[in-house]
Amino acid sequence: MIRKNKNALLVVDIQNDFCPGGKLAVAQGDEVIPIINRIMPRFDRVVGTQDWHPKDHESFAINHHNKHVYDTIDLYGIQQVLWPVHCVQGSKGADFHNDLNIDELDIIVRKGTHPHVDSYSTFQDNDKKLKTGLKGYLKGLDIEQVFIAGLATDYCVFYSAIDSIECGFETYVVIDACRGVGVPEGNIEQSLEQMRSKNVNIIHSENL
Ligand code: VGL
Ligand code: ZN
Repeated sequence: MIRKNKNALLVVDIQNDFCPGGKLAVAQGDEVIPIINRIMPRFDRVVGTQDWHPKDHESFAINHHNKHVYDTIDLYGIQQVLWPVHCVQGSKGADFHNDLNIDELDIIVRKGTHPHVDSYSTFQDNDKKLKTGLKGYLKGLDIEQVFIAGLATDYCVFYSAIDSIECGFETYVVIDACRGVGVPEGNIEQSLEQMRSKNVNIIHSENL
């Protein structure tokens, strides 16, 4: 399945704040780490990503009046779920989880740095304007296959997978190496369905 010299793995947001004990903890988020550590050496390129927000980021509920965590608002024309403060630039919560073998990462892409717009995808901001440069990096290496693992299934993994397809990559989500937020209810199942309908391959690490 993995095509020699043509593949990359995206390791999405394995950060303290998305793991148990963190500010936006994904249930069992840390369970994916041993799986990711095991599969990373099999790929030609491994890209690590970090959600990397300034304190005044407008995806934080606390930065809006009379709004609560998980409310949805219109943010400059884009639907935005409001989150607890998480992954603030330079904070412990934004660090990679200690158990992740970061020596395997070839590059690190940071996203969500602009206060007015969120960035779930590793490729671009939610308004699709500002790109991260990841597409050019992968195309420059003649990568054809993009495999994705990490947190969270229904947000950063989902949007990265959809954009990966859009960029023309054969795209695989290693589903046992992902965990989801599940907000709103049923979101994980719905994201899986949508990914499948866009030709994202949902696979298990043992079948790699
Ligand atoms: C994420 C919600 C807010 C993610 C990031 O990494 O999936 N989710 N920021
Ligand atoms: Zn975020």
